[in-house]
Amino acid sequence: MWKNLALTPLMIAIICQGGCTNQPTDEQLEVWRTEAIARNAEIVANNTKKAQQSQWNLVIQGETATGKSLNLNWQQLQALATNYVKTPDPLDILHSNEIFDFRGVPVSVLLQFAVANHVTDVTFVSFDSYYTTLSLKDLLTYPITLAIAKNNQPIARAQGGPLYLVFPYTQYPQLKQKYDTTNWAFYVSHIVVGTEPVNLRIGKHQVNLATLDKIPQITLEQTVGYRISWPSGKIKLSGVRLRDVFTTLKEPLPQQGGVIIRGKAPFYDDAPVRLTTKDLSECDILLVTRWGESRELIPAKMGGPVTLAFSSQCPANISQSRWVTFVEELTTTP
Ligand SMILES: Nc1nc2c(c(=O)[nH]1)N[C@H]1C(S)=C(S)[C@@H](COP(=O)(O)O)O[C@H]1N2
Ligand SMILES: [Mo]
Repeated sequence: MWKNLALTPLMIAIICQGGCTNQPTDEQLEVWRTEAIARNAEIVANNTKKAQQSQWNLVIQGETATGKSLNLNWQQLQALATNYVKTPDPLDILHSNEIFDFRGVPVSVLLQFAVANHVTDVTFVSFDSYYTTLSLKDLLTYPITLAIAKNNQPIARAQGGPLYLVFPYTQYPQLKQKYDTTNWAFYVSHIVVGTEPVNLRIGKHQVNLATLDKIPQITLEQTVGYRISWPSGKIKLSGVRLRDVFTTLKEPLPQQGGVIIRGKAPFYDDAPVRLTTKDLSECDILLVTRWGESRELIPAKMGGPVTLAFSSQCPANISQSRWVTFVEELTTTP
């Protein structure tokens, strides 16, 4: 298909962790690993400003073939970043006529062995909680790439780095019709294959969909405004009240304090959403798991399986808060 990409043993080794049959021996892995790292040492040596990059991880999770997630560190990403993509950078508005040479990891390489059968789409989640969804078929057909270098330089944070989802527009102009600038995701931190099962950490509990379904279901009907890939107009959102969740789990809500909510995006580690116990008692703040007339589960392309939503009846300071997408963790705070 594309000539400039060879599947190196290291790629297979990384991709197959726990997934593929015919596992290579540890010695083989070590040899391949050393070789691949040596091949990339030269490129790596040129990357001077690596301080931030070297901490970056990429997590691949969701409906993988094994159901397990895979965490690639920066060194592994470097070793996999052997694909070159020539394309304009539609987000580099000061150089809109220039064609850049990106180097990175083709997403197909990460997905080749890692996807459950029925999966049709793949969602990229970024540090800032932005997300964008592509069809699996396109990802396997075209060398759509997570770039780590642009014209041989590490990609600065302000330019979308360290990991920037780029599309080979020059070689495959048809991609431009399907994927526009909104699909060029900056600072990608997670790849979600299909949609993850519900799995929330709430205090000491792990909470799944069956547990949430035992809690009284509340439905809101409201416009959700601009939310990535949600239809416009009034939409039914069903789920459970946050305060009911804590009551059911027998986790007391602190009278003076409240709850901290984190989504998947690393941004929430620094800036989780904080709601007071008073906020939770005053209006409907829901963990939403279903939407629409037929109460469909929320797919990853809409920030699911669980998103935090605020009733439009909530006071303005709350109802205008950002929804938390890909909700993962709730903790009480005094
Ligand atoms: N991580 C991340 N990537 C992103 C976005 C974003 O907010 N965060 N915005 C998208 C959209 S909607 C557009 S139009 C382009 C350009 O965004 P900018 O105008 O904020 O540079 O980046 C896309 N990629
Ligand atoms: Mo945009």
